[in-house]
Amino acid sequence: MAAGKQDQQQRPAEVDTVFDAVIVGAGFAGMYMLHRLRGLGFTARVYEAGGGVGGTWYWNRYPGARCDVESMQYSFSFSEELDQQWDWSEKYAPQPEILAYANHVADRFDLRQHIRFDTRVTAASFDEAAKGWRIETDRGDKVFAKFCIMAIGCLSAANHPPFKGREDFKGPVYHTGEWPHEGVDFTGLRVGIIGTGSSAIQSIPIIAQQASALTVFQRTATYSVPAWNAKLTPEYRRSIKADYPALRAKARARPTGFYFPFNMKPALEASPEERERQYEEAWERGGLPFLGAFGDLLFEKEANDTIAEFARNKIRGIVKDPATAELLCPSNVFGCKRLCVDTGYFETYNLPHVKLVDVSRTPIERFTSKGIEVDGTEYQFDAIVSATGFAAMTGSFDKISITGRNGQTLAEKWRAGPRAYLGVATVGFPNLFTITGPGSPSVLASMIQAIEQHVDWMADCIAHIRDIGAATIEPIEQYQDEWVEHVNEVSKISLRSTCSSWYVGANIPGRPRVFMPYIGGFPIYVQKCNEVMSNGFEGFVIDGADPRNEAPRVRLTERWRVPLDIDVISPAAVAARRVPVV
Ligand code: N01
Repeated sequence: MAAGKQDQQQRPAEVDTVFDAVIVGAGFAGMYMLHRLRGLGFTARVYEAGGGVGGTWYWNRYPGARCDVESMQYSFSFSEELDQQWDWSEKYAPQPEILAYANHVADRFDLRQHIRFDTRVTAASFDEAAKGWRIETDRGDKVFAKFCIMAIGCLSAANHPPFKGREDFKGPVYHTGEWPHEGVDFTGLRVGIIGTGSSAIQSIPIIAQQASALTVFQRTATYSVPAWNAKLTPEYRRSIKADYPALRAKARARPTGFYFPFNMKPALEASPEERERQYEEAWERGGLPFLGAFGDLLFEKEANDTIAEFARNKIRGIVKDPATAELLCPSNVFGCKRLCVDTGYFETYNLPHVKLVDVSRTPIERFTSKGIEVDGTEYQFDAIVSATGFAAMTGSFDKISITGRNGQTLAEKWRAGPRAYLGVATVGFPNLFTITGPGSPSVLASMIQAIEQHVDWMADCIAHIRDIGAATIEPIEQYQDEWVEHVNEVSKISLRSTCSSWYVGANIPGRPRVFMPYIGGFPIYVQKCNEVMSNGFEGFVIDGADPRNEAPRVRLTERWRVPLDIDVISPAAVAARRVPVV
């Protein structure tokens, strides 16, 4: 029996419509989830707060926004036809092209008719009697679904620091993650920008080309590696497309979920000359793979010091004013915060109208009607850009009132830090799935790969629940505790756990310090998910299955039967702390 028919019989009171599944968010995660569920014969509705598909690529329209995983890999891999038909124009695709791709996917797979745009889900509560979710939106929808899938992104809830006098500033303030769709022309304007993370580093060089004066407020200096972005030639695209599945398979077997060459040798076993040569070569290739120059860079502080000093020397070599160069030189662990990839970022500080203001010791005091005040000095602007990032990983959950069994809210449950089994589901919230949720590789893997793996696992799981005629699936506390503990333990092998980044929630005062993404490597995680499924959803309670059903076939989407790239990610390599993670 189709789950839709089953639900129709159990339709609870005061709902307009019943679906098998409601999906929150129409980014890459929500779109693919919708595609999979429809393919399995489920009824599904997607609610999307924005006016179109694309999620992060719909909102982040700031100048210079582009991906930092190579385009030929930063794309869906589930459809060989899609892979063959779509042509990326640049090594790192710009935001408009990624958004065009998202729109193409929505059209090609006929998704739009199932998506309600400009509609924000405000509440989701589990109905014990009806064994499903009541969902409400800001447009008054009240619907019921057996399954609720959160596809709300890891970096979607903008961080607006509570600067004093914020309302006093007379000019516009733009957050990079909520950029006006019509674009912003900064020509001839005096612009101030707060922050030096990835969004700032991508936008600063472009804004500097337009602005008459640009002032950057830096709290923490950032490491950045050149992208060496370039147009892709038809020959290059053809060479990848000649065996795209092979590239995809290689990518899935990598700790990062995307493929790039890296060197397993520890930096500390190389001579200073060899290290220098290796770093130069990796710098010339550019981008995130720079971290793959040696195998121990994120595990041994002494090794990390060598790459950090190399990167600082690059900054000193580029930035002409020695005082500015020193201010731009980070002192923390290289790659501890998410590594940035830029085009002409440090060079921008050589322009006479670009100025750097250090706010590490003397924070931004307040906004005034004319600008920003720091340490008693008022900097005057026509416009301010807030590149202050996101309430990462859990911020978008905080925006929805999510209530599980016994009236417990997710916000309460996660107050001391998020707890989810495999990052996909949480005790007390049956039939609620979290795509790229905390405790899964998510932001430490190529996001689209991470999304596809989660969606396939969840779709297979939901189909299994239907096959056996069950009502609910929910993790068991002990398994969830063990997983959360494992995520925490594994994080300690990496130097990444040592600094105050958004990975640990430390970019926003008052958030609990917990290492949220799973850092053990993408294929190891995939293998764990496969085992859980093959063992009949070990660690989950499945309730209400019809005992007359025969033992069901446990599904497992074929392409996730991934052999580990044993050279790179063998248990011995993990034990020796040589699993390069980007
Ligand atoms: O945000 P961030 P982002 N006063 O949190 C500063 C992805 N992404 O939007 O470091 C002064 O990195 C803050 O300072 P500090 C990528 O995963 C990818 O740039 O906390 N400054 C920091 O400098 C990335 O990591 C791409 O001391 C304040 C900045 O604001 C993630 O999104 C492009 C402040 C915030 O940096 C987030 O990047 C863009 C305050 N009160 C983003 N509060 C690609 O390339 C914050 N800051 C694909």
